[in-house]
Amino acid sequence: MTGSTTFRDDLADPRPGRGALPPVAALESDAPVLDLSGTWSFRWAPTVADAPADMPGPDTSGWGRMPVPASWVMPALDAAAGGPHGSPVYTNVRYPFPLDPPFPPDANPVGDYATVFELDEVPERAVLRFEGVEGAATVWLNGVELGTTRGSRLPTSFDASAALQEGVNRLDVRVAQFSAASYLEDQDEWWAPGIIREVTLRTRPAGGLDDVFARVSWADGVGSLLVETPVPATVEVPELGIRGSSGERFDVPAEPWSAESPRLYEAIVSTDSERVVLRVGFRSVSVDGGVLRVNGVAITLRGVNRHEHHPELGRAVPREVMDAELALMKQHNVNAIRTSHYPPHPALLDAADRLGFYVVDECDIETHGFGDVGWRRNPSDEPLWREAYLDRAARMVERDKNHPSIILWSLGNEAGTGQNLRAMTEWIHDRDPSRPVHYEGDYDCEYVDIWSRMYASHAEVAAIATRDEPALDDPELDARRRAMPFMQCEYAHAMGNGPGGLSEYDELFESSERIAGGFVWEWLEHGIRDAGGRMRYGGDFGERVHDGNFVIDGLVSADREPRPQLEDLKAVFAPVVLTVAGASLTVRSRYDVIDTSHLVFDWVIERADGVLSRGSVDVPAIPPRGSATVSLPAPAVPGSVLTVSARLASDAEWAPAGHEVAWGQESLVAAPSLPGASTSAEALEAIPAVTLDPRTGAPTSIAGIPVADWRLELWRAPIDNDFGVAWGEADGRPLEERWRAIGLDQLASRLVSIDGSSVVTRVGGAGRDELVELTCRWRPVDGGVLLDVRVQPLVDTEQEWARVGISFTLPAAFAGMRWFGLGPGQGYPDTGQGTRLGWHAAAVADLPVPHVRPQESGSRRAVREVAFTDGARRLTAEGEFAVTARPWSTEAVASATHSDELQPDGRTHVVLDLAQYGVGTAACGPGVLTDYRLTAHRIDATVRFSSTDA
Ligand code: IPT
Repeated sequence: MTGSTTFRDDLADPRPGRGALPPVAALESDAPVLDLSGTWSFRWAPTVADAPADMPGPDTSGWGRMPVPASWVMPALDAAAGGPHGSPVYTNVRYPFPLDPPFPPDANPVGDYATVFELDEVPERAVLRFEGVEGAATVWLNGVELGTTRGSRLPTSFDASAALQEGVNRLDVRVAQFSAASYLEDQDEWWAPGIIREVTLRTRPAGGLDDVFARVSWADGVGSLLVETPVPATVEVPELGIRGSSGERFDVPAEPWSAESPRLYEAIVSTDSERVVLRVGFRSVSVDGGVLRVNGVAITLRGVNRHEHHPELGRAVPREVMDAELALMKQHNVNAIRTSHYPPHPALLDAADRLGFYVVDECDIETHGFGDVGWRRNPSDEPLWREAYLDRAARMVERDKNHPSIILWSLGNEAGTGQNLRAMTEWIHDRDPSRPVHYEGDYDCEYVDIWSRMYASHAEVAAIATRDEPALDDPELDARRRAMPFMQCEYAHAMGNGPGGLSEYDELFESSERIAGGFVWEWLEHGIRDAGGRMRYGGDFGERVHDGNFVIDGLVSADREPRPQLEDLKAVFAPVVLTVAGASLTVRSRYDVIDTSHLVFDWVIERADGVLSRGSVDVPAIPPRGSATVSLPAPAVPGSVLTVSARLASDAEWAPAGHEVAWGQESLVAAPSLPGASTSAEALEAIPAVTLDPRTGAPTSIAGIPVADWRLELWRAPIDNDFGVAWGEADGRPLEERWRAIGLDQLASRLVSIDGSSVVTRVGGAGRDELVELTCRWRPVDGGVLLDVRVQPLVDTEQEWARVGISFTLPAAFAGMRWFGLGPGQGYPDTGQGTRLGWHAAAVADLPVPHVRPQESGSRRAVREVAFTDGARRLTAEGEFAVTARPWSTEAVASATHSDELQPDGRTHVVLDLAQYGVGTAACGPGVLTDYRLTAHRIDATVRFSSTDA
């Protein structure tokens, strides 16, 4: 019987769990495995004190049903589980409880799980393995306590042999959400307790292979393999003619493994009683000459940070969802994954080996919230926690050591620095010298093997690329760090509309072999679906302490729907760069390892009225980092756009043959030639093509189409980056605050004069004197009207504007948009790398991005011509602008907190943007690069409006 006192005392013990078997590799074996995952009985108590003292073996009639694996706080599970069980809580840096280590708070929810399974026969030896329990569990099998688990995203195995019985077996697990271990698990994500990964019962044959370590390397065409096993075993790699024994080293000609050519060989390791199959990839990782190399070749990591999250199940990600997201990554030219910030589900690593990803396997350690108190009592530097740190390192390395995809071990994330992290490195170096150790928090690189930073600005990376970084105080450490390769374990925070500046980072990655690349933050948004099916974020579940929508910051939504930035990332990460000029095509390869023989190339010439011609073009196989120029059969003709695509020649596991890997374009579409401004002022009456409201000077119809709400917009519905304080900037205010302070969010206009067809208005924010003069001059032209617009700041100011937009509305029936310009997706001055020139069409309702927290989005860039149609008529605008159109206003977007609040308001809202501010990454990291800022200045533009039958 467990008294809850013992359970409670246990929770304050900072040491590793009790009773576990030594950690071993995750292995594919022919020994029987019983998967106990499924639906278990479940009950919940709000605190440890409230949890009934009837474990193990309580009566479970009347309990709810809970899937295993899943997080018990997920609203989507409530119906089956018998009501809400607490709620998910999202905090970034802050712990949701006081820093009183090693004690958890009294408000410590408990989930009790029970299941039964039947055995015809009791094996002599069996292991009960938990792949991950978030929280701190005590486990009983048939009433016998097997031990406790600590370390939420790490496996724990117990010897179940003595407790098993023939027939029905009963498994009870009590999980407390918080424990001493919670101090080591302060990752930026939902606190989402439960049995989050599979539970299995594994028969262990006598003389079996409890553990296998395949040590591999590769150099000069020769792969080396040495298999370590606890008992003598036979080792075979049939494809390579290897047959011998464990402990023996085999050196054979073999193809190397890399993310670009993930060549695996099947190895069979066997004893009389057990057969284990390994997929061996021969590769060597080294840091030499300040360069990170795989098989001697400098590599560039074009990676993403990946958390494990599912909007309905919490920390458990179904296999098919994971498989689909890895395929999506490969389709978007991602070649590396950092498993932020804990070891992933083991199946991810199998897939990474097979599909080809470089993986940074990160340990389940983060103590970020101690930074808020000056790192006082940080577990990373206190002997009390040493065992827990070493235990976590060992459990990661032992589980994952056989994966060729893992090229770096990472100690954890944001855990300050200290002796326990150093001790982890020493242990890892000793156990597995084949992989360098990474940890960003060791700023001076005292104990790590590669220099890593997060969100370093372009300027900082540029200095590091040329080894011109500022020196460390200690010359010895400085020399050591200066000799290291550099990577950004996090950069380009992909929250909301953004990130801007990706291309410029990628140029820096290419500029120097020292820069090993980086990992965009982050792959996935962590939205949670509430019981009503709506996507929610921090604070939406009544949490007292939370960090709002900071958890919605991915390249894909929680449902794995791509955000526009994923298409941009694909273009920026493209492994081949295609440049088209006249009838010549230059292909520059950025592959580090393979040639381009797996690609085929085709071209298409398009005009407004459709495809003019298309065909394929032969490009010789280009060696890694080489280039070639070939002639195209036909150049673009005036009025057309020529696009060349590089595609997969044959099916890959992650995409079918024909999948487009990269593309390049040349456009011979001329800018619209609009008649220059004439000096004679035509009388207003002479221009039937525009009707002006004499009270405001605003047009009420243009070219016969009714328009309303004509105004100058200098503001945008703040994007997440506008709310952030850009790192390293003198003005410590977010852009949103700066713009509001000068009233850009509520401009008012005063009519100054209407002189014939010329309308002058003054625009400014309430209480502000930084006025802007807007002059609109209308001139009749064949079939329409020309608008000359001038935006003139009336005071000399250093002000920055969000945009310079001519805004108006059309009747909602104008619900379709066609344009020539960049598309089909959105683009801002520093994004949109994935958009291409062409003739695009979309429903207005589909133009905005359905961000979970609404914000400005959906701008189509470099537009020369746009037309809105209601099916019968079409209003066309020509010029050079960006277009934002949506069925709701800028203000509605700005005031909504969740996407489901936005409803069409009966108008089509159009903004023709003459200029815009970039988006940057200030939500976390540097702001907008200078070139993409918008400082108040005079802007002149001409737009031709015309209408036709649709
Ligand atoms: C950095 C964290 O490592 C990551 O987990 C995430 O929180 C990210 O920021 C922001 O989304 S830490 C930050 C202080 C740079």
